[in-house]
Amino acid sequence: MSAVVVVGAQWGDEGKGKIVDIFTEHAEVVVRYAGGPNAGHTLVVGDDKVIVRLVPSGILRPHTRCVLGQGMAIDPTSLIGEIDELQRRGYAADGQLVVSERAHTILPYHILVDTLREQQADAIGTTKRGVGPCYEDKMARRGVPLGAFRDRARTEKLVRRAMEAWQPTVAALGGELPTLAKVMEGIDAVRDRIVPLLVDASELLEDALQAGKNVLFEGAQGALLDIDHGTYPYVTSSNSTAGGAATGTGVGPTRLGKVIGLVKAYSTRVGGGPFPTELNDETGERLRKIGAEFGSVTGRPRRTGWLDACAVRYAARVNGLDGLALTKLDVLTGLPEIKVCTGYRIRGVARTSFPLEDIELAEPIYETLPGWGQDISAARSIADLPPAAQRYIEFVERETRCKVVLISVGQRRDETILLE
Ligand code: 2SA
Ligand code: GDP
Ligand code: MG
Repeated sequence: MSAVVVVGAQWGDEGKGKIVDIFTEHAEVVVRYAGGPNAGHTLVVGDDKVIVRLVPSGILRPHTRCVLGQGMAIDPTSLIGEIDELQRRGYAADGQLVVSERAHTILPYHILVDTLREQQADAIGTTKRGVGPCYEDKMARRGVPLGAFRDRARTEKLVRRAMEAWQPTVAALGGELPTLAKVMEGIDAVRDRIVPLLVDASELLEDALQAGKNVLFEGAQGALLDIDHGTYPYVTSSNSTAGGAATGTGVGPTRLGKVIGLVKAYSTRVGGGPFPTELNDETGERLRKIGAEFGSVTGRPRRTGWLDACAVRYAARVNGLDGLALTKLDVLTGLPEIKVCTGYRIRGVARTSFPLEDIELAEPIYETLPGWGQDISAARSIADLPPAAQRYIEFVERETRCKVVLISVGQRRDETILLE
């Protein structure tokens, strides 16, 4: 295994939490490299359901080191809240989780700006967790790395500088910044708990890899939400694709091994932006209901649609995918027929490549496959699946030009077919 990267190959919520948790059985270290508390990764073990936001999905395995990488945007108050909640439930023992001292800090003014912007006509449909404005500060070179928390005076200086820069934006949006004293009060409430978690994560990961340990890189969101490769501007503000695993951890790209892309057997998207295969009909409603497609962080209903094989093929390219994990196949059970987008028509011209620029105009071209009626949640091998489901998997492999290495047929760990 060595270094394996797990990424979402659609618009997020493909089931990364479940699959990372399964793979973690063989990993000593799990590291998140991008995003922040906008992510919601669901883990179901027996009757216990845990949704992690900042903490890596390896946390349920007591012997797995969990690392928050430097590419993340971390809300320190949320992080402490999440750790406390996990510890109340018997997870996240002291010392299991460490945080890069170079990760950036989400502070209340980031959440304020994110929330105020979402009230404007050109809203993106963000999670309002302050993630975008935090990365803006990072890029503008006026952010607050968590390492600054070791020195209160330095932290205060950086916070003051950032707040001065945000003042005109907040005023123009009709809001009011909290006082510097109030922001510092929030930091003071958690600073003593954050500082002991801070490490040079790049060094820790390099040491782990050198020692022959298995390290899992856990992506957040999905390829089509990547700041560089997604449906810009309807994207998140980080590199959710596999390249982010190197920049977001300080592990060089030559150290990374396999990249596995997660693909839901249909598509979902939460928030605004283009979604060619969206279904605003009874079938879409059925996918939302049976797939329980509601935001893990915000509770928002997710938009639903047919699988877009061209979008996944594109994700396979920009991530360099070695294999696919196909999730939520069970949700398609009972549909008389299943459609898959294999091309688009734009201004009357047919094409098969994913159209990032003209995507708003893309009319999907579908192939229709037969559905299946029998419950598949007890299937543990391909042979247990009805022929129509097997055909669907083969079709996905052919259209995405990527091999399926795992199939998920339910929320729980054991509801899984491992093919390699
Ligand atoms: P942001 O908050 O700045 O990252 O939002 C920008 C866009 O990125 C999308 N985004 C997500 N899409 C799917 N799932 C996400 N996590 C949560 C979940 C979402 C939730 O697991 O369900 O609870 O609503 C996630 N995080 C960010 C977001 O919808 C915007 O389109
Ligand atoms: P993530 O952000 O990619 O980790 O995905 P989320 O946790 O936000 O959303 C995926 C949802 O689907 C969660 O509620 C999972 O428990 C659930 N899930 C994962 N795999 C399967 C599956 O194969 N079948 C079904 N029915 N649910 C699944
Ligand atoms: Mg999610």
